[in-house]
Amino acid sequence: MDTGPVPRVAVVAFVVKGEFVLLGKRLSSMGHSTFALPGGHLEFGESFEECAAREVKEETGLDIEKIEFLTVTNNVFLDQPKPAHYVTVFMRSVLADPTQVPKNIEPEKCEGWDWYDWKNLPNPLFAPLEKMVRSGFNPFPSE
Ligand code: IPR
Ligand code: MG
Repeated sequence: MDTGPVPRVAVVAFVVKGEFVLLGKRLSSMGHSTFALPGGHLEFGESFEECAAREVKEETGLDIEKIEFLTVTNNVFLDQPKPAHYVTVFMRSVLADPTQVPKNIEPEKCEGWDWYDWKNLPNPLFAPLEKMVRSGFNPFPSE
């Protein structure tokens, strides 16, 4: 039986370095030309932490650690070329080795990765991140 479109689960990761976060400009049709966190689809049987580590490695080559759950948002993309609905799980992490440099491993999906000051984020942000920023959410650990 075809149930039609269903919501999917995405896991994205803030890789934080001081006051900076890692973002890349998307080249996929959904959110094309917007700045987004590394991340992607949760695979069957994966934990959120495993998914975050795998997606960050696949997309940037970076190894992350101290992976923690932050929050979850509900994102309906009806205005996209292919309408979609994602429950997006936001995780926080740091580089396992702070000297690591991000590589653009999937150049068909991303223009390139760079560190951005949280107080001076680039525009436009990918909708799930934009929604989070507008709500006042801050991904950094509180002292
Ligand atoms: P992949 O799995 O290709 O990294 O997916 P993505 O980066 O397009 O992320 C999908 C979920 C987003 C749209 C919240
Ligand atoms: Mg991705």
